[in-house]
Amino acid sequence: MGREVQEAMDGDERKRTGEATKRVSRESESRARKPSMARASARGAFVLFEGVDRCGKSTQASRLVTTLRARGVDAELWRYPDRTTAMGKMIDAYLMSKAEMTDGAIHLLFAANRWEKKELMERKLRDGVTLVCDRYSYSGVAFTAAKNVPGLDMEWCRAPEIGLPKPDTLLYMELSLDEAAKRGGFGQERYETTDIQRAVKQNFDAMKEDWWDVIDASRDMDAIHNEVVDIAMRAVDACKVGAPLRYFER
Ligand code: Z5A
Ligand code: MG
Repeated sequence: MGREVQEAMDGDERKRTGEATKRVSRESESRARKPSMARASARGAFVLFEGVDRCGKSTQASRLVTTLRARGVDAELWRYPDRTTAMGKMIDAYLMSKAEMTDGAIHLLFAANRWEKKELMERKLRDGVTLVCDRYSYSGVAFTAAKNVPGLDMEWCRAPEIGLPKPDTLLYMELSLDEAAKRGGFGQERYETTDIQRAVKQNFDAMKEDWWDVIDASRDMDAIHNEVVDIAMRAVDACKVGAPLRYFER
């Protein structure tokens, strides 16, 4: 084959693959620009528990996963902070007062701990796994804003959450601080003080939106569990028929 012919063919090939690459990158760019317009197909649900300390999030999240699995739903328990990753270990050391960090830095680290698991979260949901999550972005905003640091207001705290998947359903476990206190004293971690907890509750109240399911967490565990299962199953069913995954927006 002559050199010119080969070069011409190479040129054509480059043009073809170049065009194909451009087309793919245009398509993926447009998908990336419109994350909330993700294709509708069956997927797992993102079920989130939030609420003040000792309201029963971990208890209910773990019971829910057991019940969902017994009903044939592929479900996993997730929690934030995820203390198993390198970032999570730094967060753990901070919470246990074994390491110091500025308030802005630790806030961004909590958010980064969610960002480092974003792709895994999306993949699991896409693969049909329902994720039951114990705390997420709302705790991030409620706790840092509770510190009342100039400049670190709720709007600033919310910014790094933009672009992360938004839960399909949010079970807000409502419990007064007096009721919570009856469930045992504070532990040893940094934010376990009455003043912080009071401000955290106010911040959760300020963030409440219509779509949240507010659960009376002062009832007995079984009554709460029954209500939680009904709500979670509705989300599981909606996601099975293609409810699109939403993302935090500006
Ligand atoms: N944090 C942050 O600053 N920024 C972020 O972005 C994120 C978190 C994600 C992590 O704590 C800390 O990180 C947290 C927020 C901050 N700081 N604080 N404080 P964690 O989530 O690891 O904390 P925890 O040790 O799991 O505690 P908790 O979440 O506060 O508790 P809970 O999970 O809501 O409650 P529980 O462990 O299920 O139950 C507490 C007790 O009450 C236990 O003895 C139960 O048996 C009992 N219980 C539960 N339900 C009932 C009912 N219905 N009746 C009676 N007794 C009950
Ligand atoms: Mg917990």
